Amino acid sequence: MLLGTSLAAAAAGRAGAQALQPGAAAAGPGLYQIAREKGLTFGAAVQAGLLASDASYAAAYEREAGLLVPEFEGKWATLQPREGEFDFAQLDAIVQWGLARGRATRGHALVWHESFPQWAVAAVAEGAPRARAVMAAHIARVLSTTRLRIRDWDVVNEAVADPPGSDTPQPEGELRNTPLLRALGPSYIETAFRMAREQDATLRLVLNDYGLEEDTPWAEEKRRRLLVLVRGLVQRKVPLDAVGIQAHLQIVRPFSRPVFRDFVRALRAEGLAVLVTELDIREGNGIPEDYVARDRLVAERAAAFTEAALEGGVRTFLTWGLVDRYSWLVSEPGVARQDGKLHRGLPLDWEFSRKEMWRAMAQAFAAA
Ligand code: 9MR
Repeated sequence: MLLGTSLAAAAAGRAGAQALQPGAAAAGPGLYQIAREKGLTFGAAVQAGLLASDASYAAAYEREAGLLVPEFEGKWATLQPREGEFDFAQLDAIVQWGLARGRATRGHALVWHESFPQWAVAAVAEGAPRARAVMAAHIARVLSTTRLRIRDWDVVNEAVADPPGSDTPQPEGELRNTPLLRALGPSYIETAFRMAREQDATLRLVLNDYGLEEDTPWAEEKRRRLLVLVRGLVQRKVPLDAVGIQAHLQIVRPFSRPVFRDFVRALRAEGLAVLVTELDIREGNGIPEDYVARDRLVAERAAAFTEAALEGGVRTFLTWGLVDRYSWLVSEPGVARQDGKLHRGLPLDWEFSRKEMWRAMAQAFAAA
């Protein structure tokens, strides 16, 4: 069977990975093929520039990712950098690369308070009618342009406010205080979904958020807030099809399989699909020095999380990037390790080789 070979080959490749060419330890089926055997989808966030410039990177995506999501090429600032001026070139590069290889691309993200250009911040501050018009124009143009190729969009991203006790608490309410919230009130969320549905009756419309995974009072409160929002949307018959759980995990934080599984089930009980949209795993203080031990901890968390998500009913998993070398965990100053070490929070290591996290996910998919 497909899978047995893959795990054996991966295990055999592991010992010699250092000495081999980049990616050479990756014989056997990719993660997406292992997932597909069980009717699951595996994919990863991708950058158009790297697909074009780094052949090892492109080869890694070709091997492993059955679904693509643009890391920034689908965001407002990239698609509409100036009012009325749209640029789909980079998004299109990803979509076309995928189409040539039979890989779908999902969309991320129509409405988000980040990567929201200054002109749009200023425009929506002019008042509700202008804010509505700006949002309507963006959603209409993006979806009418992409609808034949992208069938799944994060319509609203990160709408729930961070509870107190984080770096970015939002004490003023349960919804994040964003330019569109200030202009339109909380209904900006359902307005965005209704506008998206107006463009396309069968597009999958997703509400995506972070901080929902771990077994802490903070995450419990964030889950509660998200459930309140979701239940309200469902009650008002807002066209919402799925919830995306980002899953930027940290191994120093506690994780409970039953707690997370039950949260996924609670969302599904509202009639929604649940996707894992941005999985990666950050290390923290007190993490051992050597790679073997570090990678094992990351893999243990990946296994526990993936298994719990599968038990809850998640069928689609995306990691946020695929290769440690290009992860935002390495490049983002507030997120990168402060001690000079580099996070190893994705399935492939710096040299594009599969590591423990890859095997943990492969095993979880295979056992599903
Ligand atoms: O990884 C993305 C980084 O390259 C971009 O500069 C940044 C701003 O557009 O967004 C990062 O992706 C974020 C995603 O869009 C939403 N969830 C959190 C991700 C990591 O910050």
